[in-house]
Amino acid sequence: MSYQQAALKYAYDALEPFIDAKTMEVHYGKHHKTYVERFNTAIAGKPELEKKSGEEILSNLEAVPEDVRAAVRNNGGGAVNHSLYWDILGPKSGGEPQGMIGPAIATAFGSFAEFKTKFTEAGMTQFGSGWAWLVVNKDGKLEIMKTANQDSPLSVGKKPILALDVWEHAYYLKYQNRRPEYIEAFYNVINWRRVDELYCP
Ligand code: MN3
Repeated sequence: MSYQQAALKYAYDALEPFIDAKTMEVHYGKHHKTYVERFNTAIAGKPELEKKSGEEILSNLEAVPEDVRAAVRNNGGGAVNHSLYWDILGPKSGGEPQGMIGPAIATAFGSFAEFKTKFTEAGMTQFGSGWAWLVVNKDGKLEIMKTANQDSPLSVGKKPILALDVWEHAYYLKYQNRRPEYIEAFYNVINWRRVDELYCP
């Protein structure tokens, strides 16, 4: 069983003007697709990996044979991380978080405004390529974290429920070097109902 790139739930231009159609086309159709292909190449012929989900593999990188561990970490991470990113974005979204996740964010960070400040800071201070995350830790508590490259929170025992890609390929076509503008725009396309579902599976 190979890892499948899930179909986008919306059109490339659905997140305009916040995330532009050209960026979506290249990001989903080229960058993400390539991670998925390279991930499948890495696990090909290794039935102990092929039978697991991408999330399961990333949750236990130590169990991955050493000859493909780096390829799995980078490309499996790229495959799974982007799947979450597309999943928690959507048109006619943004605003205040709804459902259980709204009060949970207020409890964990003081308020939604304080959460935004801290989450933006995580995205801004990730030096070079990487991600900012809202995760659920082993105690069920919410945390903000960041990772370099395509490292997944799953590999340190945390479940990601909100993903912000801060690789330049996520924003350079529209925003060039202006990462803060991209992050501010990102809040307008967060599908909080989906984040809430991931928080309360
Ligand atoms: Mn990306």
